[in-house]
Amino acid sequence: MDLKTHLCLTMLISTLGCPSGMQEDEYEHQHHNHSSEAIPESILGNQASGELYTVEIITAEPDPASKGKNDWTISVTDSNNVAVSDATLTVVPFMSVHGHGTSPSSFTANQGDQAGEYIFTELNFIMSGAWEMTFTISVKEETDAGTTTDTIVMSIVVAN
Ligand SMILES: [Cu+2]
Repeated sequence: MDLKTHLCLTMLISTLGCPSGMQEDEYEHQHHNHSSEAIPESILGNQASGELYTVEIITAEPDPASKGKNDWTISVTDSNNVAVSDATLTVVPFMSVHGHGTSPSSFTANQGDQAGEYIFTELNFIMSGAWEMTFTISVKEETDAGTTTDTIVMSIVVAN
């Protein structure tokens, strides 16, 4: 097929719900073979940064992340590598390859024993494969009643 026809088909598939940028072959692969090529790896030490803060996975049970319930300890640091305590940390897991999240859709961490550490219990991945974890960190300003918020996305691969 020529390039023009191929582009048209690709666009048609996009409008039918295939994530943008994905070619036909990948579309078939992702939807009919859930053991996709995304290979689960250890997530310990995984980091991601937003405009203000960095999150890092300090402990993970199980590791690599697996379908079902997962417990993580996350550290939050600022741009000076200083631990950020007394923040509110939430995460929304989302599988953009399929356009769905999980249940519950959002999780809120509890404060850990160490400064700047936060604990998520029973993060629930309903499928194996590629997930994007969108962390939201809210920190109360010391000077006024305002809140500073940062959003950070981390990609992981969940094992079966
Ligand atoms: Cu899925």
